[in-house]
Amino acid sequence: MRDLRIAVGKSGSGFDVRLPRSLKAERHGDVAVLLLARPEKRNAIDDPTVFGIEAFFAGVPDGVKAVVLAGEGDHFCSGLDLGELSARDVAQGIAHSRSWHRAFEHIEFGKVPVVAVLHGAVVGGGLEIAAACHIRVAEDTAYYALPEGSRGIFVGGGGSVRLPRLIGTSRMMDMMLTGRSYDAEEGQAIGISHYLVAPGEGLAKGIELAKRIAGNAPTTNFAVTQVLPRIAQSDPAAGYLTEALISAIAQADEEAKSRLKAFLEKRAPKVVHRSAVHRKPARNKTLRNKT
Ligand code: 1HE
Repeated sequence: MRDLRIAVGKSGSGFDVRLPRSLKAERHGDVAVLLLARPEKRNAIDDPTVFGIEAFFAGVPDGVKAVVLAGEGDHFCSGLDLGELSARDVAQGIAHSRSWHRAFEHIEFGKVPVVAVLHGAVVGGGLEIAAACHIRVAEDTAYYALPEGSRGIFVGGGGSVRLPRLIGTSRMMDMMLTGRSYDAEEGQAIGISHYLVAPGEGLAKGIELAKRIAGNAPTTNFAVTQVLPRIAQSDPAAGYLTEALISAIAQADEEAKSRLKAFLEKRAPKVVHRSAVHRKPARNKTLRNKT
């Protein structure tokens, strides 16, 4: 079983919300870690878990500036708890899907950016919840599938809206019609994950990224997670106007002013490309346009 030394969560510790047994939360300063903690069922998401996820993200305390979502055990999440499915009629099925939509909306358009750490099975509803997060770190063990096709059902956790944006409608069709799965490297290549790390390193990487995100100006994080996706979906004219408005709001913020001042007074770090420190200066080479 995977070692979770970094985030040994206790149910509800440090948070006002009561979490079901299938969720554990822990504070790391201004970062919170929420763990899917039902490894004996491969972190399958049942109703109490959905409601717990909604309550957790709706009640993120003020001091928390970013959240990491990860899974205990060998798998991130095996999707919907299939045991609950057979008892539902059509009306209950709609209500159930809408409950997932509500919960995942609190992730995608909640108070703070969310980093998902993926490993092992990231399937069905597991891939849907991952898609609702803002940044995805995948361990080498991660694999992605949408077994809904073979189970005779359809995605219900917002996957048909969010996944085409990540991987395209055509790839999603293939996954659902043929049962195709992608491994971690393929998932990185097609845009599911942003970062690919060695087994066991995902949580540390997720927390590191969340700490960096937590250090951004809150207005910038708000603009990036709430406004950018809406601009990207709007018609260009409305998009340009919204961009002008939000950029003016962000730059008028005191936080932005003090950060810009710090740079101009040479107190702020420069942009450093991660490989620049390893690269020797190019000699006898001039940059030329190809044309
Ligand atoms: C489950 C679930 C589950 C495991 N619901 N109980 N999702 C799926 O179709 C994926 C179904 N699960 C699997 O294919 C496999 O479990 C895994 C590949 C993820 C992991 O395999 P493995 O060998 O490590 O575990 P296992 O032996 O299959 O499962 C261990 C236990 O977890 C076992 O229960 P047990 O009582 O026999 O010990 C499994 O029955 C149970 N389990 N996955 C319920 N998903 C809003 S719509 C979303 C639609 C969907 O997500 S559809 C995709 C559903």
